[in-house]
Amino acid sequence: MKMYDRSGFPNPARIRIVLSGKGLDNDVEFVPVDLIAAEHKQQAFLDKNPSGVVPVLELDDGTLISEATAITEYLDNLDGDPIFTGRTPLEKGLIHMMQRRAEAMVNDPVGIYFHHGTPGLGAALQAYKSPEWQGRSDWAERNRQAVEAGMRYFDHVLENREFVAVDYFSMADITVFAGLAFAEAAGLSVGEELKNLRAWRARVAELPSVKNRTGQQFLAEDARRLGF
Ligand SMILES: N[C@@H](CCC(=O)N[C@@H](CS)C(=O)NCC(=O)O)C(=O)O
Repeated sequence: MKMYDRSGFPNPARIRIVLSGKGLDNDVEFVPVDLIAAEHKQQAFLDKNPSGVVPVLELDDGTLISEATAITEYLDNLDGDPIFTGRTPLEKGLIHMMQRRAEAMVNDPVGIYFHHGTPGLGAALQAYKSPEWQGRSDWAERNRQAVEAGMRYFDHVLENREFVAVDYFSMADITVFAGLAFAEAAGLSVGEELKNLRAWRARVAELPSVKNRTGQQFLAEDARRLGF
């Protein structure tokens, strides 16, 4: 299998956690995609994923799977023993519900804020941004507020429970964890008052599949190019 992604970026990190948890790290060849040079918006990559985003998994027979949730489902079920996506119909329903909430309430608005309220991935990607939204600070601000509301929501969810969707670490936790990392990178940190969310994040960061994931570092080369 090949994984088209970029070390240090949040959605690729979701899959690297899954690979680590499933013991599949050595079954995948990582193919780096240069997001800062907008390689993912060129035709060769769009032929693999018309959405123009990473990660994309390519199976040995050439089948392409994109979307972190879809890739997670595939990898988690390969051995017939899912540990991240639910074992029963109820668990599957709850996990998918909460992971989609995480995307809608945290990860997606962080992405909009990152691309429209900060320099984002830099100059090469500007050409691919929708012109009507460029420089719209009210749009960025509304999404920043949405991220804060999303963080408050998950803090509330975690008031009386250990994990986001079910009583073990699941795909929903992975999505929230990656969303918070992305938020941090965009300059949006989890407020001191969100004690449940902060405690959960500290716990999750120590889980073996999260701690041992391959290539979790943001590439020094990318950090330099983005001026971090
Ligand atoms: N819904 C997609 C989101 C993927 C995504 O946004 N990936 C980011 C990297 S973390 C990306 O490729 N961004 C490039 C861009 O927005 O131009 C998924 O779940 O895989």
